[in-house]
Formats: sequence, C-alpha cells, structure tokens
Amino acid sequence: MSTPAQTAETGPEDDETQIELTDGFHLVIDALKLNDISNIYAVPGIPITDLGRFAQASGMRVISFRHEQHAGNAAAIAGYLTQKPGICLTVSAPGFLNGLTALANATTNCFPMILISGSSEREIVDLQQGDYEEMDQLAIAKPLCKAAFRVLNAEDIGIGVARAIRAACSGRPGGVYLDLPAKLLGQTMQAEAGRNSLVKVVDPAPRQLPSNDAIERAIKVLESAKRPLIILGKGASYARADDDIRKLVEKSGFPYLPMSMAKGLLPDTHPQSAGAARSLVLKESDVVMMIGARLNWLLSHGKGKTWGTAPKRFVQIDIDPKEMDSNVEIAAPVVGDIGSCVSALLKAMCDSWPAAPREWTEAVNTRKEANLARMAPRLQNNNVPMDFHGALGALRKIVRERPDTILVNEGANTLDFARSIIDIHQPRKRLDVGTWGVMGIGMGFAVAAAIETGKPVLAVEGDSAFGFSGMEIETICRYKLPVCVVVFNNNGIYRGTDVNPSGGEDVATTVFVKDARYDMMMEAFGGVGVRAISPDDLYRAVNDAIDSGKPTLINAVIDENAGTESGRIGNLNPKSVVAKK
Ligand code: ADP
Ligand code: TZD
Ligand code: MG
Repeated sequence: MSTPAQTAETGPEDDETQIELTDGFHLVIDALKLNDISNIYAVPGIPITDLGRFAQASGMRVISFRHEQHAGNAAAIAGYLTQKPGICLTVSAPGFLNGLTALANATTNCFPMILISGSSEREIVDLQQGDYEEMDQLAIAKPLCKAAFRVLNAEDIGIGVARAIRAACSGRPGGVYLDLPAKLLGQTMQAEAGRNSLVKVVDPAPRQLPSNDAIERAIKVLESAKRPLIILGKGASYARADDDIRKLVEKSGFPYLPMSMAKGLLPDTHPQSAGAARSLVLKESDVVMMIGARLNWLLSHGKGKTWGTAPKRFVQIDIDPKEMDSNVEIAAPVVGDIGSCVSALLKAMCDSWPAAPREWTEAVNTRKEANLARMAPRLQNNNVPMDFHGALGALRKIVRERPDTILVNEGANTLDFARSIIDIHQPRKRLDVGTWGVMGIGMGFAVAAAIETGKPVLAVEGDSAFGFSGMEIETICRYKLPVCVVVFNNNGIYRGTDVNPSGGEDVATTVFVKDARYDMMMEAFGGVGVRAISPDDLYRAVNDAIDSGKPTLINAVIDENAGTESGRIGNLNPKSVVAKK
C-alpha cells in the first residue's frame, strides 16, 4: 500500500480512534502495483500531476515525456515487450487526444496498453457548459480501442483497473482506455475498505487450447504440401513460445518467412530462413502456415501478383477466430494461443515426419544464395556521401556483433533497406512502424525498450521519421538511457532532390533544410552528437555510443539522391491522369 492519504477523526463519540483514509490517487497506484505494473509513461498536468508524484513516491518508475503520443508509443511497446499492459497517463482533452493516436496504433498492432486520462467533471461535460479541457473522452476513445471504461466511485477503482488489464491482455491484445474524472482522484474512503476493494487479476491472458479436430485438419494440409512455407508474424514473437516455434520450424523442415517484427524469433541467419527469397516463396508455395500474422496489406491480402497463380491452401494459427477468412479462404483454421497451438502441432507431428520436399528447399536455397551474393559487395562500399547499402552494411555488422541490441526503425527507404539488410539474431529485438507504417514511434519505442529491458537501443531513423518524435531526445538524455539514434539524413522525405514544380521560392514539399545538424540537437541536452560521413565513421561512432552507454545522436550524411519515392511501397501511391509538368 502506498502512503495513506491522511487520517481523519471520526467524530465526538469516538474521538480517541483515528481512522486511516485513502483516496482515488492512491487506490489507482495501489491497484496497478498489486498487478505488478511498475512503470508509467506520462505527461503531467491537471488533474493527474499528483498521481505521477504519488506514483513516484510509492516506488513506481514514472517516465515523463515531452508529448503524449510518445509516452503512448512507449507504453504500447512496453506492453509488447513484457506481455503486461503498458501504462500511459495523460491530462484531459488535448493530452488525451495526443495519447489517442498511440492507443489506436497499439490496438491495430495487437499491443496491450492502457491509456489512463484525467477528465473534466461529468456534470459539466454532459451539459456542455465549457469546463477546463472539456471533452467526452470516453465516447471518443471507444471506436479506437478494444474497450473503454470510466470509474466514478473510489470503491470501483480496483475493479476498473482489473477490467482494463483483462481487456488489454486477453484474447487478441490491444489498447484500453480508462477514464478517471478529476473528482474521483480526490474522493476518500476508509483505507481498509480501499485495500479490500482492489483486485489482483488472476491469469490475465488465459490459454486458449485449439480443438483436436483443428490440429488434425492442419496436419493433413501440412502433410500434403509439396512447396510448404511458414510465415511468422509479430503475434508469434509476442507470444513468447520461442523454443516450440523453433522446434516446429526445424521439425517440419519448411522454409519460413519472418514478418518485420518477427525477425530474430529464429536468427535471420537460420538455414531455413527464406527472407532473402521472399518473392519466390510467396509465389511458388502451395501450402502456407501463418503463425501470428495477418493476411493484410503487408502480405498483399494473400492474393494477386505477389502470390502468383499456383493454388494455395492456408493453415492459420491465431487467437482471434474472426481473423480466419478475412482475405482468403483458410483451409485449416487453428484458433487458440500460439503457445498451445504450436505445442499441439508438435505433438501431432509423428516422429517420422518426412523431410521437406528436397526439390523445393533446394530451389529456395539457390535463390536465397544468389540474392545474398548479389547484395554482399554493395554492403561493403565505403562511399562518401553514404548510400543506404554502405551505411546499413556498417550497422548490420554492429548488430551481428552485439545481438542483444534492440533495433528501432522507421522511415521509408531507411525502413525498407534496414529491414532487409540488418539481420536480427534474437527474438523481440526489432521494433518498427508496424501495421500502419506510422511515423513517430521512434523515440517513444526507444525509451521504453531501454527502460523495460535494460539493453542497448539503436534507433535507425529517416530524417523525416525522426522529426515526428525528435524532441524526446531530451527525455533520453534526462533519464540517461543507453540509446543511440542514427538519423539517415538525406535532406528530406524519400530524398532531398525534389524541386518546386511552380518554380516559386518555396522549396519542394518533400525537402528539408540541407545538411541539417541533428547531432547538435543532442548536444543541446548534454548528449553526444556526431556527424558521420562514411560507413567507417558510422561504425566507429555507434560502437563508441554503445560502449559508453551515453545518449548519442549520429547524423549520418546520406546521398540526397539515394532514396526512391515511398521506399518499397511506391505502388500504393494513386496516379493522377493529369501528366506531371
Ligand atoms: P505481422 O504484422 O507481423 O504480420 P500482425 O500484427 O498482422 O503481425 O498479426 C498478429 C496476429 O497475432 C494477430 O492476428 C493477433 O490476433 C495474433 N496474436 C497475438 N497474440 C497472440 C497469441 N498469444 N496467440 C495467438 N495469436 C496471437
Ligand atoms: N505521417 C505519419 C504519421 N505516418 C506516415 N507514414 C506518413 C506521415 C507518411 N510518410 C511515410 O509513409 S514515410 C515518411 C512519411 C512522412 C517519411 C519518409 O522520409 P524519411 O525516410 O526521411 O523518414 P527516407 O529514408 O528519406 O525515405
Ligand atoms: Mg529522409
């Protein structure tokens, strides 16, 4: 229990007795702590400033950000990394709205988080009488998250927090909104009754066993495969069934393809990884087993040119039954938690499970070797100014030498090239823009990755991407976090060479100030700033940063001609029928 709010005299008839009181502030903190939640990502202000102070006083770690979106992103990735809901705490209306983008993004990505926002008085909000930061936050949050709750009475705080935790973690994880009106925080009740009202959530993410039928059906489909493929998604890395997933992949002998954040679940250097033969395996496979990955835009919805003309049958493991048949027919749905499903499949695969068809695995390996051999010399170039391959070749080497480094990655070209070039060697070591391809996750993810894991963090950021959360480098310096930010500075969005088509004075819409000194921003807050112009420079600077553990920003000067429009997804840009001038 945190320090009780106060004691109160109970009146003339028993003025000898002092009754211990607690209040809404302390009940919220005690409810979180009771459920083993020890970190809060926040921006203080009315009415939650004291909530942060009391939480810190009670031994919780309260990380204050400069903007709620980044506190929210930090909470979301803390949830992904720990399987416990990450907590973001904000003020009302504008602070809440700033946090809401992160809450919606967490929900889209299946990350468990709880956005707790203070709110104005119900009576005034509902009559729309213009309270300080008035907004009907509960109604606004509802469509953007898994569940939204409001607590009006101090004795319900325990239940409110318990419901929020369950909603965030159980089934498909996601974002939950918890609305705490200012008045609630100041409400008092007897401390003993308060303690008794708290709920320790038992088994917040209950296992969901797949049915035997589903397992048998899946085995039949897998047995019939001539050109099998496994696709691992971030649901698989979230599930922490690392050993069984590896056993399943190895026992099957099937080539596998990791989605971006599932890289490292098995090391990217694993002989069965088909990462470097992606287009071949998607086109030519005949049976595809999805484990914690959705057939959304990132997989071209399971159809069309990417998937070729060969008929396919899908096995899909997912905790959400509604995911089945979302884009194409699923021949063998396996609904349950990944740990239980994978171990059931392993049991059902007899000891004499045949080796994967040799013709297929050889075709995949031949393509993979050819692609890797073609890429290798480009990664070793020491060009000045750097191109993406030279710069990323240096970073790839660092991550190979320091496999426990957590890589955060956003941008367009900076994202797409880094995803394919930097091998990841351990589970949950690559955090990125996720399902929405959202810019702005960088510094929030970096802060939480450092706080939650204590591991060094390397954030590889496009110069545009960095700008969305750049002010949080002050937060990184303030908490002295072992974060090394590398800004891939190509003077703009996609590249720095566009010109204003009107010939007017303004620069083009995608172009930034030339040769901006992002490294000097870091120096302003007492961190280390470095300007690196060659891959050798970059390699040295990142090593120094990780060795020292000091907050560092490396301004990596990239050839402004090097990028392409929208990186690898330029095809998603609508085309105008009016010719460009
Ligand atoms: P990716 O972007 O890597 O392809 P997605 O976010 O699209 O991954 O898919 C993740 C999937 O994993 C979601 O459909 C989600 O329901 C599922 N999932 C998350 N956690 C679990 C779990 N513990 N067990 C089973 N499925 C899970
Ligand atoms: N706003 C948000 C929140 N998310 C987005 N994805 C975008 C805008 C659009 N966008 C992209 O999809 S990538 C990108 C933007 C603005 C930045 C690309 O420039 P960069 O990377 O400097 O980060 P490269 O290496 O120059 O391509
Ligand atoms: Mg750029």
